Amino acid sequence: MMNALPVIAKRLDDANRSATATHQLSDDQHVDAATGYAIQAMGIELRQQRGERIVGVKMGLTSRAKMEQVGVDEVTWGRLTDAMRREEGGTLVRTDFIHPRAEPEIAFVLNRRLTGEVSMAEAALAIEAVTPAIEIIDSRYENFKFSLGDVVADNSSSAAFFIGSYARPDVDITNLGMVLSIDGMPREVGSSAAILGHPLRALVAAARMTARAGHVLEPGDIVLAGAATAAVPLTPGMQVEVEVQDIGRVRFDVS
Ligand code: 0L1
Ligand code: MG
Repeated sequence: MMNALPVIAKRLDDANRSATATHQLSDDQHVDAATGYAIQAMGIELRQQRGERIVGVKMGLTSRAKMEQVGVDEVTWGRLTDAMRREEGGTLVRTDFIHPRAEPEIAFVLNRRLTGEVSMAEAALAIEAVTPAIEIIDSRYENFKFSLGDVVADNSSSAAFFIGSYARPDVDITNLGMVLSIDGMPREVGSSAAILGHPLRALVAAARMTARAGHVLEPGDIVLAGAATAAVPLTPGMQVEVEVQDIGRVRFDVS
């Protein structure tokens, strides 16, 4: 049976708020990426009606490791709201989520508007600071399984994020070691070069892809560039830390 897009957006929003998985949209109907982005925008509108504020965007599936982990072969994006931001060093409550995973990322904080087709140099000039980051992804679909349209409709699986202290914008981020540790032991190790060959490309893609949806990156916005490695499932009691060479660390505990 075909469902109207607002009905789907509400179903995903309910799944998120109740931390209860829902079935894949593709079980009922084919959802292409464009339709997925329309559903995503409607879902974010519901959050804004509850008082949430957009604070940036996340880029998803920007590395081979991530694409292979979930079997979707295209870069995606999603919106970040203030309610998704968590305090660095804080605690994440496992039961607030369905099947959360953590991934090591780099984030950019912007100092100006950035929209449409921009060069790498223009993107670099729009960076106020670079920070180590952790994205918590939590697919609202059963078994963390989805098509491209499904995952885009689900805000590209984004659920929460942590960012660390700000590093200077001119730090060379071409090929930095990135380590995600659990309880002090390295679990996933990668390089910032795994993010589209250079994390700055994720910012260029963010400006271009969001503009297509009429979304503009504003000064102060946070842009998560995407993960350098596969994501790690979270269980209570874990201490999670991401270290990005030359930039810094960010950590949290799972309760
Ligand atoms: O941030 C990401 O790369 C996640 C995008 C969606 C796919 C997933 O849930 O892993
Ligand atoms: Mg991510």
